Amino acid sequence: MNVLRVFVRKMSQGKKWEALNKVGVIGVPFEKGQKKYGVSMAPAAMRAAGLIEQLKEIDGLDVKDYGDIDTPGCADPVAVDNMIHLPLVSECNRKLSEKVSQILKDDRVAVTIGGDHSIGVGTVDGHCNVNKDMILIWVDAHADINTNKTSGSGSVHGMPVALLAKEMSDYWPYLPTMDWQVPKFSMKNLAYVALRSVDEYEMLAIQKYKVPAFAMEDIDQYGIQKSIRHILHVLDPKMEKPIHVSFDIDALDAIEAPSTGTPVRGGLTLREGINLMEIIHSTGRLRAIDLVEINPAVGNTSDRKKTLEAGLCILRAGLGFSRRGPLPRGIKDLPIQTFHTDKDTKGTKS
Ligand SMILES: [Mn+2]
Repeated sequence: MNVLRVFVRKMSQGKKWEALNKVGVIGVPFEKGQKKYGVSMAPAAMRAAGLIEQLKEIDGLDVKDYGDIDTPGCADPVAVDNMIHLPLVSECNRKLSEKVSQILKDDRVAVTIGGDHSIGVGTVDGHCNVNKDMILIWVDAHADINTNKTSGSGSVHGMPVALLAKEMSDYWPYLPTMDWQVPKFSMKNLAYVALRSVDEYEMLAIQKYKVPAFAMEDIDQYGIQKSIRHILHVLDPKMEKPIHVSFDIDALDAIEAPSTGTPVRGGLTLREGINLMEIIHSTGRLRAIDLVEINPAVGNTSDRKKTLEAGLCILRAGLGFSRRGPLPRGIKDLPIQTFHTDKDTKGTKS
């Protein structure tokens, strides 16, 4: 009896996770969560830069393109204090949430190409509706956790985390048009990476709810690998929860990704961004990636090319592309030696 009980407990403890080899791509040509022209062109620009073809080149990856969300364009019928275009933001996110849920139910990793970061409301809501235990890693120069009372700009792309978090629901007034979105995400499942431009009340929220927040200063101190492994351990020590990465391209240094609306210097190198995604991919639990705030209208041709390429590198790393190179299709188990261990070099004369 005891043996059986132990067996049953073991079976029910954390299911074995394997990286999904199927992805669903959805474009969100939406820019009303901020004031600059151009970020809505990112899905088309990413596709023109070879998004789907490059993902299909990853060994064994089955890629389905779900097309673009039909984004609303008509004028705002309702005005909400210090929340520009809320009805449009709301309508776009309602559709996106349903689409992300559908992709996850199709047993695919949901890859969402924004659009500005207000679309994180839809992607995370859609993920939460399928997996309420999901953990969220917000990779961004900014914390995006203002409310309409603390925001200096009134742009909703600075508010998505505060809209999602149930702990912060008391800080909001009634928001017309947002009835579909019941905050159900817990800040206990949230971490930040790459912060370097955080407002006062955002810092207060991060501290109040003890959110693991790895600002660039912390990444300088611990390195990207230790930082991300620490986050994964703190949020989910049993390693059993699905992971959502919401990656704002401005997490990367402005030198790496200049075509974005609110660039901040001193950010992640592209290599750090890639390595972060590789580590999260290696858990086998990555189920959703958002890539947002690429603005093809900012900068010159070279800036745009650099930024789109950086975005593609980030996505590929999160979906299993290996910088070491692929093996021929179907061959997985050859004992390839990729580096010398201590044991190999012990005793050799220098
Ligand atoms: Mn952001």
